[in-house]
Amino acid sequence: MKRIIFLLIAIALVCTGCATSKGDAYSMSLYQAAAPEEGTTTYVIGHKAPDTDTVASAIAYAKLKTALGFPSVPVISGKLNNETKFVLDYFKVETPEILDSAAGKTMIMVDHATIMQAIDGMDKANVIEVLDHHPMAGFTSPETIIYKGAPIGATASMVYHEYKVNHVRLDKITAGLLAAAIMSDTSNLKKERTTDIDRKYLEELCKRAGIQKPKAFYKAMNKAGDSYEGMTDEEIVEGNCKVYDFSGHHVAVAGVDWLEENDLPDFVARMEKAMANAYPKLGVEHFFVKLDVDTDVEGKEDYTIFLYYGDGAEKIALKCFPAMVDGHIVTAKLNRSKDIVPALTEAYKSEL
Ligand SMILES: [Mn+2]
Repeated sequence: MKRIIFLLIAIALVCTGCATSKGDAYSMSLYQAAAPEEGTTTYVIGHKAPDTDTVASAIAYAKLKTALGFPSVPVISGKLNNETKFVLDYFKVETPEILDSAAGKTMIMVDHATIMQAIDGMDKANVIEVLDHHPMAGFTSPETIIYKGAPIGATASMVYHEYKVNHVRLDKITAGLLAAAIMSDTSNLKKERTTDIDRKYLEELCKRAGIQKPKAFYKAMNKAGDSYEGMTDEEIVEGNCKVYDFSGHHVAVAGVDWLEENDLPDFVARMEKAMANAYPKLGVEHFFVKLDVDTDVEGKEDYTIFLYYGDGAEKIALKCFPAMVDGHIVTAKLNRSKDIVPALTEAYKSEL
């Protein structure tokens, strides 16, 4: 009996604790220290060419900060891709507003930690926080800020962790967004940088969101992402595009998929034309596109056609992947972060 009473008192204490003191003391004191003046809007934003992890993390993190008493608004840097559109539609979540420039605004950067992948004006913004899982690449701040980086599969896993640490209840819909983001960034836990905690968190989030068949959900999401419905050719080449600084050279690397309903030579020609059209807007020296060709033919491996644009881009491309077939670089299937970025890093270094 004594034990039971003790247990009840303990439960009551824990419960009142939950209800009255939200937020982990350490986190709260950091948030307080970084908080802007009252009445200032804090925007949470991910990288350019927004993907599911970037958008879901911005929405979920803004919600968390708001719940903890630091009102924050999620925004995006541009048009959503079809995968992310599918995810927001599925969970009936409104698309965040597009922010054109960060100049003069109070910002939290999620899912990127480099000015190169940030919206315009980030170098003139008051960045108070960074939450990211990419390599650190030249982000500097004149102030001491909250900077959290982790070698983990998705920023969404980091955001979910913040909910846990701060004892904030995660609603079903936001759990769904974060689950979709982890699946998207880790190719459903298959990518190399997937960690055990991504696996554990994805399972918990799927449960919370009521996603009973994660595999089927991932497939549907992927299918939506693989369709270029309603997109112009320029939107296709810019849709999954990241900008890098290789030894002082600003370079864009995008990825597109050939879909079987298209004639391949025609699709390659269309993408090359779209690259030329998108190039001036990107403000880079060279523009590379990895065009993945998945063949369903038995015994025939999937491969990549590596396209390039800009003065001197061909020389760099051939240094990386010296295999020309009919005027195009054709290689075994390439991965952007594992194959292309390291190859370009070396190629530009040897240009110095
Ligand atoms: Mn990410």
